[in-house]
Amino acid sequence: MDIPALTFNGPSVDAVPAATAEALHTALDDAGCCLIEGAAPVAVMDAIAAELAPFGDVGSVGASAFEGFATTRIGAPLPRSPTFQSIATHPLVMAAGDHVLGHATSWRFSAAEYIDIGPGETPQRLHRDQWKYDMVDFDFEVELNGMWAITDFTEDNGATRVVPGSHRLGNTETLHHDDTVPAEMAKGSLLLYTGSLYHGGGPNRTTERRAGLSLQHAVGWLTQSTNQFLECPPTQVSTWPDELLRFIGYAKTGNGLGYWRDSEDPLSAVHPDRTFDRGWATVRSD
Ligand SMILES: O=C(O)CCC(=O)C(=O)O
Ligand SMILES: [Fe+2]
Repeated sequence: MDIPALTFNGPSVDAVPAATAEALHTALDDAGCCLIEGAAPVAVMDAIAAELAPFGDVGSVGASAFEGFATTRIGAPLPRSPTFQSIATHPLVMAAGDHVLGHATSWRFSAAEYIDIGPGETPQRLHRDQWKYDMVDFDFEVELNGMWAITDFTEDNGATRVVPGSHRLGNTETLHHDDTVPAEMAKGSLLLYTGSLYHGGGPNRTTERRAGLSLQHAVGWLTQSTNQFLECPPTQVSTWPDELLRFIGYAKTGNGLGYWRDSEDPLSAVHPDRTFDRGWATVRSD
């Protein structure tokens, strides 16, 4: 199997130049993953880490072998970290999602989790993130996921292991650690991969911790991994931009999904003083 190049330089501006978008799309098509160096400033990563640090005590530690006995996971980073809110709709994420999931009427944020792999952690079992959907072996992409490098990711400290090209394999493939490569990247880089890509957290053989902010997005007709309306309830998000609220699920989707009560737009629950169009059969007519 030819392994396409994983790494190219990402933009530091707000828009994705056409050449970069093309390279991103090619990498996602050919490898099922791509790694963008310097997608966000180091200071942004540090700010997210600082904003989430107070939740370290409530995060789950060693909840299962799959989640990692030496790994701390902090959920709900969106409401807990204003800095993460500012990059949740990063242009590279949007460009990748539009490309991978653009076949659906809409796609949206599904969950994010701060994953802090501690010294001594063992390799996570290789998996496809889309297995959460009852192991259905979709023949099209349903998820676009990712990982922000909050710290440097090295082979030794637990960089995510990926199997480039494995998005084309089926559910029955047996892959081993030897088939993987480490997504080594500097703080501020972004790894993007499809939900069909085999990957897993790496072993940490150092005395330092490896922190990443994992991202999940899915087509709008699938259940989100975490319940956004409990994590981001209407009364607590009234100052958030519409774009972000639509992205996390305050939007109609598919052919008649996501409305509430009397054919109402879910954003009206956040902004009862504003007027929104009614109707649920309005998203796609073809
Ligand atoms: O922490 C990592 O590098 C990957 C974690 C992961 O793939 C998962 O928990 O689904
Ligand atoms: Fe995963």
